Amino acid sequence: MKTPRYLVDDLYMADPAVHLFDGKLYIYPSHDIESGIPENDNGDHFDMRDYHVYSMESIDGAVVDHGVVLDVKNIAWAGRQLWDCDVAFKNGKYYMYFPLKDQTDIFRIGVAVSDCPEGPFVPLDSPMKGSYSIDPCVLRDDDGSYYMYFGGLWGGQLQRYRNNKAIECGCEPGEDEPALPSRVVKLSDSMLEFGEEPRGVQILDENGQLLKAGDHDRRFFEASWIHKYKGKYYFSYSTGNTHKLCYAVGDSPYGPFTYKGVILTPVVGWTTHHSIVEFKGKWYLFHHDCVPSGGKTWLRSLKVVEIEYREDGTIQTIDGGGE
Ligand code: FUB
Repeated sequence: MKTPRYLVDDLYMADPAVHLFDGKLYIYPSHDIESGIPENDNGDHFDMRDYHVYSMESIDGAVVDHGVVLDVKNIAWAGRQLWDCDVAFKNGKYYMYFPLKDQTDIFRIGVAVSDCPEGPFVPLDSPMKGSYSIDPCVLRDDDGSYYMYFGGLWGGQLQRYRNNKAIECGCEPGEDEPALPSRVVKLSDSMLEFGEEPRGVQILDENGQLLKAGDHDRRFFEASWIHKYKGKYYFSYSTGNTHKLCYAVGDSPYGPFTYKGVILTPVVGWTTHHSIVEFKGKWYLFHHDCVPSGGKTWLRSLKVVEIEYREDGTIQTIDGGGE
């Protein structure tokens, strides 16, 4: 399958996190709605209120909607905006990690737990201690450790933090300074807390130098994803205002990662977001665009396309069909 396929046509869904659980692919997307809030750089128009879960037994087959699995109404600490989530499995339980603004309009990361991959998920009464910003994704490494990657600029509030502390100015670094990194943190054994202080995910250029904040075509913006291919760690992400999905490769879950290229050129719509998963011996890029909504950037639709690796482990760039 080299031609992208739309997956859901009755609802707008975005930011797909996809995992293989019990032999099926499970999709954990954001649920886009028409909120009526005008579009702005703060992302207020992304005012999502619940999550659905989808499953697929084959990549060309039916996409089953398991319905609403978590609603903002049932989260005790909720303010607004359920953005991109992810789910990890450990010892018979499924842990959903989700970003949500608290009642002071600060993004935190919450956890909700289920006995099944299709939910429903029961949220804890408070967000993860020390959590901030958006877009959590979780890697289960081969040794049984779990690592969360998170963070996103602008509306995702990452520019408000340095060394895991909120700062007064809340501004981005200068163009010649190192770019703000995504964060990586090992999870506690319970899966409910950070097991350590989050660290910055270093992305280096071909000369071993940290990417600069002014390098808008390559620096991290949001939408972290991590997967392993032939023993290497592939960290992929969106460049935000330049609308690319890029990747960098490293030898450890903590990095550093060396920038390798573009996976997906811009799609129709402002945001781009994805996950990469192996299924039945092939690799797939799940992503979204705004073609079905006629380009409304807050109403996105899920897609999947096969990706291909070259012999040297680099990924062939896919045309997103946007600008
Ligand atoms: O869906 C809301 C936000 O848009 C996500 O958290 C970002 O990654 C972007 O896709």
